[in-house]
Amino acid sequence: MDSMQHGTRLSMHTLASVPASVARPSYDIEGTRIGIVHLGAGAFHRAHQAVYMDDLLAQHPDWAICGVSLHSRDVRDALGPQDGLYTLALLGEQSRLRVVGSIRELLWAREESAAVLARLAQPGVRLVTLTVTEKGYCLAGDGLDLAHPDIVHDLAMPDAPHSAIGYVAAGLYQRWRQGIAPYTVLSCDNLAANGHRLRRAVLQFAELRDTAFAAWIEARVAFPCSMVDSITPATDDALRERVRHELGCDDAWPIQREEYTQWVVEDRFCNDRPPLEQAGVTLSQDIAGYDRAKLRLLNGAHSTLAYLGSLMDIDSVGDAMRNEALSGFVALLMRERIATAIALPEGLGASTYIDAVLHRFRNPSIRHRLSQIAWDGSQKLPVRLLSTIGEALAQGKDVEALCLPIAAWMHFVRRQALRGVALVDPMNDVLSALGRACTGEAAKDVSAFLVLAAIFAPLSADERFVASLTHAYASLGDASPGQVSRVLLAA
Ligand code: CS2
Repeated sequence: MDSMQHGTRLSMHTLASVPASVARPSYDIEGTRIGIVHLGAGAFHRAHQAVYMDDLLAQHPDWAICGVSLHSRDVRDALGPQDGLYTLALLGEQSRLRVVGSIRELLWAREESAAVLARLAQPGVRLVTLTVTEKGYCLAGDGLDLAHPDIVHDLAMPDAPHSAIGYVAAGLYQRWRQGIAPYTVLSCDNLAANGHRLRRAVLQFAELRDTAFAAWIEARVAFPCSMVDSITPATDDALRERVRHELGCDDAWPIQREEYTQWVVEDRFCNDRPPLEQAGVTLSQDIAGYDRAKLRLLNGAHSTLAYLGSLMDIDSVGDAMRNEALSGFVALLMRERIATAIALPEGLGASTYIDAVLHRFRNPSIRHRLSQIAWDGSQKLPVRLLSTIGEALAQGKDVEALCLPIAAWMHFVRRQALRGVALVDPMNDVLSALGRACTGEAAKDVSAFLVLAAIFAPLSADERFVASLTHAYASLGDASPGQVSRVLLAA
């Protein structure tokens, strides 16, 4: 630690001086070759897929990653001068640091579009992975949102795309024209049936370009589904400080995650694949059950904590779990309302799974802010909670408790609008306007939200749903912490 001066950056030059207490790649980093292009090289990717690949590169050096950022230059600018190296803090009983070396190239698509397209055309690239968040897929209903500005742009200029769909298609197009085998396209986002949805979107896009190209994709390209899981709180100053102290040099963008990690991948690749099972990935023929359990139970509970907890002025998941009214409610919701409404995979015991998730939420080494989870509610709620409500309704079950987090989101939207705080949400404009127009009168406010078909169709036509949601919204009253707490205790 003393051998390096403050202000020195982590890089290939300084790696050897990092103290032995910090784990680092055991392989010859510069001897690796890029086999994966990853779209969306943010914190989650760097905490998850890139770490699995880091574990494989010693034995399989041709699966290094080219990390592409579609919108922001920040990752490239932070990690470029560090030769792609960065530090991961694994947060558990004995938190430890690890330097990851699997991202060998960083590109910012807006400025380096040609380089991204050149990578996508290389035969050595056999896999394209994505973490672009729910909104990055530009979906509307079951298919592609053809009115989305990025899609409109990409259809007009397919060789200089903006969207993830545009890049996946542009890369495949080059390979089709040049007779190069296609790559597998693997979605790693929290979307149900993510591979199927991505496939449909890419096919729709391709058909508008050239039907023969679309037919080739249909016949040759694999879009496996995958389920990813690891809690990844945003980087904060405490982490930067800790890393500087333990490494003895600066890392412009270290990241952190819980120790626990899971990746279940549908075993359907069209052009070779990394031996993921050697890194602890579960390869399965059908991942739908895992997918459902994770999105509905873990992510559904997360969003519940985020909106109810924000109304109660609670800051983090850990704090929320220490609040008896809220943690009691979320446990009840998971056990008695979600797990009972959805089909879980064989062999996955609901109560063991729920206990494990609640235990992870209580991890004292993690400060996972509710404000981070509250982002993009318009994209997350349909996948995480509204789908469960739909299934519960079809089974004739009571959905009052399941409607409470949805009503809390509406109150949250209203509160932020009244405070003049913009939402981090692609639908911010329409939601903020709605929030400002709310009067507090439940029937009126709720029906104004229900007009948003992208979020609420087809549920908005169900009378039981509308009645339960209106009742839940009314019960939250002025949405003050005290009132929310009373409602939760009574639920
Ligand atoms: C969280 C997820 O921010 C959120 O919406 O619910 O990022 C969650 O932490 C991960 O999906 C856990 O695997």
